[in-house]
Amino acid sequence: MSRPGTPTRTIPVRAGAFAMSGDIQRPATLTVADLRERWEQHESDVTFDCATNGPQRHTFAGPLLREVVGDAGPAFDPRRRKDRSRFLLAVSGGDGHHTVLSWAEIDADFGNSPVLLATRLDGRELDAVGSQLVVPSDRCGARYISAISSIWIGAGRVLTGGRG
Ligand SMILES: Nc1nc2c(c(=O)[nH]1)N[C@H]1C(S)=C(S)[C@@H](COP(=O)(O)O)O[C@H]1N2
Ligand SMILES: [Mo]
Repeated sequence: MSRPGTPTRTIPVRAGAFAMSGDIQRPATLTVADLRERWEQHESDVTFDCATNGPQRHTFAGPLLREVVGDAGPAFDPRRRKDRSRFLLAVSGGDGHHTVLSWAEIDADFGNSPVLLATRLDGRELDAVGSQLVVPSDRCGARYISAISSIWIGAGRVLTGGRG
C-alpha cells in the first residue's frame, strides 16, 4: 500500500501479479484478472487460527491451485500417480513469507485438498493486492500466503538422493 512517489519494496513482476516457474512447460506471469477469467471460480468459507491474532473467518473465491498449476504443464507424466507424487510447490509472498505444499496434497488422487488461489476476499477483489493462498484443510493460518509474488513447482532434487 504505497502512495504515489513512495518507494516500494521490490516488485518482482508487477503489482498484483505473480510468476510461475520451475519444472513446468509454460512458465508464466499471472494477474488476479487472469485467475478470474481463465479458470472456474470456487467459493470457500474458512476458519483459521493465528498464534498472534486468534481465530479468523473469511470467505474466499478463486480457481483451484491444481488447475492453474496443472495448466502450466508440470514435468511429470500426468497418467502416473507415482510420478506426480514427487512434486513440490513453493509459494512466496511479496514480503518474503513463503511456504511449501506437495502436489499430492492437492491432487484429486491423493489429498484432494481444495486449495485456492483467491481472487476475492470477503467481497473485495484482490487485483491490486495480489492473490492469496487458501488452504481450507489447515487449522493454522500460516500458509494463507497473501500478496503472492511467485509459485515454484518442481520435483525436489533433494529427495531423489542427488548430491546437488
Ligand atoms: N505474505 C504473507 N502472508 C501471510 C503472512 C505473512 O506474514 N506474509 N502471515 C500468515 C499468517 S501467520 C496468518 S495467521 C494469516 C493471517 O494473517 P493476518 O491476520 O496478518 O492477515 O496470513 C498468513 N499469510
Ligand atoms: Mo499466524
